[in-house]
Amino acid sequence: MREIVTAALQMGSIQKADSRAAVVARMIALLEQAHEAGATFAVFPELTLTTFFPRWYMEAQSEVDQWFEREMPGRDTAVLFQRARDLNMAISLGYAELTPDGQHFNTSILTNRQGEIVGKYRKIHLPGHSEFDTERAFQHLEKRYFLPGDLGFGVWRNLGGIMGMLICNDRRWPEAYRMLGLQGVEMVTLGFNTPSVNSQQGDEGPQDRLFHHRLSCQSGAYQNSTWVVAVAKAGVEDDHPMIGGSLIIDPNGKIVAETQTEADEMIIHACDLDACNFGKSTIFDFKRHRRIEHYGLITERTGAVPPE
Ligand code: CDV
Repeated sequence: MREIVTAALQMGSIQKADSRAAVVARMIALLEQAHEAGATFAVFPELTLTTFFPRWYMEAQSEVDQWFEREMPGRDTAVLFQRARDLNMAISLGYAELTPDGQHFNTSILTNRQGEIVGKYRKIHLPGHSEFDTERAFQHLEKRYFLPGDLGFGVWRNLGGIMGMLICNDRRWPEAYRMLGLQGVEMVTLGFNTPSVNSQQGDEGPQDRLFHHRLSCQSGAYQNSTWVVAVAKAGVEDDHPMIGGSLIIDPNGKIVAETQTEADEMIIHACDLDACNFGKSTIFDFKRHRRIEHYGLITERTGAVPPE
């Protein structure tokens, strides 16, 4: 058995006016709760430190940049890293990254139990649009504020296993999981901010949103025989509701823990990485069963082209 006692630390809403320090204090409270319950690894959501700012249209770059971190850990987050170190816990955390040369990414990092950053992923599938859209009930401007990730889909050896990261919309793309699966991933962590309604389709409400979320995460886990830990930032942010439904999913695709609220909430599970072995050596033994000679279109073509 190779068990990692893993906590998914769902964050409730963060309002525009909330300070980073206040958010980090909430994160530390959850981290301590996870530690008391026996966790050695804790996963936080996408863009954990602020409100989900891509719903707001901004023109001045200085206004945009206030939502970004220039260093990690930085002034407000150093205390979180220190607490994780004190508790001997590894963490994964999403945030908006502003690089020294002025590039903006939607980023997630992974630390070891000594609080050292061992992995970084920059979100590749950016949903939404880049200009103000009058047709939408609310905006989703990730394409305006972020560049597509430039680091590819990586995995890292950590806590005795092989870990990879995705971010939110990536979970809807089987290629993203498969890129990690092809590197032997045993645990995928992913944070998300998913509005409870579709801004372009009024009748798609929270139940459908949760269904598609579970479907995407459970199939990614099953088809790659990996644990998936999906963590929400949930609740109502400045009048905009977002789903909860943080999940821990086993390599059979079964949900073993799920949050019940849209507030700050911990779920925990002892994830045995050896549970990945059966699927990886049988039905999803890629080396024996994949037929890459027929998969060319996946990298040659972006959009669907129907026959004449
Ligand atoms: N933060 C996200 O990537 N949210 C998208 C929404 C826009 C659908 C998601 O896939 O959940």
